[in-house]
Amino acid sequence: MIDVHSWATPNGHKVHIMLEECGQQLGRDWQVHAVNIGAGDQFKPDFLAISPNNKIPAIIDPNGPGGQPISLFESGAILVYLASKFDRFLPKGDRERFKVLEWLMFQMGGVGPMLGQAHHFRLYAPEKIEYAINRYTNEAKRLYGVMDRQLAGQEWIAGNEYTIADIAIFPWLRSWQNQGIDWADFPNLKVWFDRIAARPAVQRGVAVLADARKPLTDDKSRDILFGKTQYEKR
Ligand SMILES: N[C@@H](CCC(=O)N[C@@H](CS)C(=O)NCC(=O)O)C(=O)O
Repeated sequence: MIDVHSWATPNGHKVHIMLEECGQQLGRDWQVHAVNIGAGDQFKPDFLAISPNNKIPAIIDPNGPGGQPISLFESGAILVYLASKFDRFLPKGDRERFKVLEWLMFQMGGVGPMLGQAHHFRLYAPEKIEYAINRYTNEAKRLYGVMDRQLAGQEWIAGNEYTIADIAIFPWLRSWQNQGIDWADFPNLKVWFDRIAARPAVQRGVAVLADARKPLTDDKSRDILFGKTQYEKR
């Protein structure tokens, strides 16, 4: 059984969705271990041993390459690993595969970090800093525009197939309201978003640990994620 150390956040959802899309069933083929990042579970030694960057998600597959266990952190690497293991959602042809990796990197380097900063300054920062709010809201809109144009005339972000690039991007766009987005400005992306949201495996994936996650409103959680606990020397 694959062990998934995770939380109900966009980066966690990617892996939960991917496993369900690959026909892997929670409780039968994979199990989830809650890492409550608002309570500081990400700093526990057992978790740091598999995720030295103190971030979810991380997985342990007891039956990795060569039949030996493997642990992995970084959601993009985990998606590529699972795509390879289950032979799903990453095309075989070089041209198509590199296009998927291109959009996966766009998510990992752009959509995730920038929308994360938009959430931070719009929701969590103790002061409302106008410059930062504008900077990341504008960047969110710019990235939505890039994806909207990419989806004019094609069904999926990297071409004609649903792939790990779609799976990686989708969970980040579920918080569009927190990013200052108006869907009316991005009609192609909205059609894509709704198409993915309707997939049963996606619905199962985003439900994983959803009840455990609480809004980050208390000072202790903020300190753990954004304050001195985060930056303690380890
Ligand atoms: N690039 C990483 C980012 C992971 C990440 O930012 N995870 C967040 C939750 S979405 C986290 O665990 N934060 C805890 C912390 O920063 O202490 C990935 O894609 O896996």
